[in-house]
Amino acid sequence: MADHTHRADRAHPTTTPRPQTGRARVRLRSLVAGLAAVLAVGTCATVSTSSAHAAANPYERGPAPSTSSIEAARGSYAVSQTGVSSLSVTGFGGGTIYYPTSTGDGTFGAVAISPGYTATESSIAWLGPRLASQGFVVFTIDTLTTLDQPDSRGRQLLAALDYLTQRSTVRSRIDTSRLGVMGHSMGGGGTLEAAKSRPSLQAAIPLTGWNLDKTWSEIRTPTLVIGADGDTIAPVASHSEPFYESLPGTLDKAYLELNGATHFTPNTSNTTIAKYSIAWLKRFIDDDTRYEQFLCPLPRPSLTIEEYRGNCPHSS
Ligand code: 9J3
Ligand code: ZN
Repeated sequence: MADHTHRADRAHPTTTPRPQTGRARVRLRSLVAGLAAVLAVGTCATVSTSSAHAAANPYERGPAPSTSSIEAARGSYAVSQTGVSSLSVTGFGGGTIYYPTSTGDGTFGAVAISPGYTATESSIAWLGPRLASQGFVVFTIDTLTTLDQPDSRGRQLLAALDYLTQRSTVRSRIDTSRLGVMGHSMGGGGTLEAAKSRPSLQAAIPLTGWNLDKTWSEIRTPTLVIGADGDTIAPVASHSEPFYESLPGTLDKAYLELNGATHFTPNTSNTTIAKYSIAWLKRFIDDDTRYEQFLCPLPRPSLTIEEYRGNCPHSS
């Protein structure tokens, strides 16, 4: 919200001052100087605007974020999509690639997303355009069979990323060093498996994840664990909470427990899931510190957040 006020303030110095004489001119000049000083401090100290810091981070994409921009149903990029037939790939079940239509902003980071047990791509489809419109290539996948277990889903997420970066029609749009994984339920369990076996991944987000393995101290990928307070299939006490707590204390990690939510909340559009997933992916896949404001200080409990744990992002 402070962003809006701030941006509106910037309109003032752009208005052309009318010619003035004597004391009025002096007053105007000092007023302009004062405004410029206030703006300089405000711009650099409180909000990292893209113009001031774009050169420092070549991976930033899109305008400076605000609460409303990351809560919005769509981000600033128009999105195209292309289907990938299961018959044309190996190691996973095909899927749909959502990507920013424009090639004018360079390459983008990419995320593969797995559905849960018995589910298909459609159960996570809402995340495709929601995340891609913020400036990511997003691959929502089907698994080889809907009964595949988390370890298999982890391997399939990695196979999907390899296909995406090496063979897909959008491979030239992707920065192959900036990849992440997400998934629902057993796909969330697979997300942890994928991060464990490929530490070069830049971000992992299990959504109401399910896994018999409760200890993830091997993970080196910044991980946002999202659980649901009313989940009776993967109860947070035996899944998301131990997953989060077992991650190394030195790792960038967070635990978001959704309020008034169930195991299947991640299967339909959800602003809290989208908001914090966008912030996490931006901060750790794009190294975009403009998004740190949404992660630190830690979000407080609210109508949508039952609980939030984390260590504020370590410096880049
Ligand atoms: O992917 C999931 O929804 C996992 C939860 C589940 O049904 O586990 C029982 C074996
Ligand atoms: Zn383990």
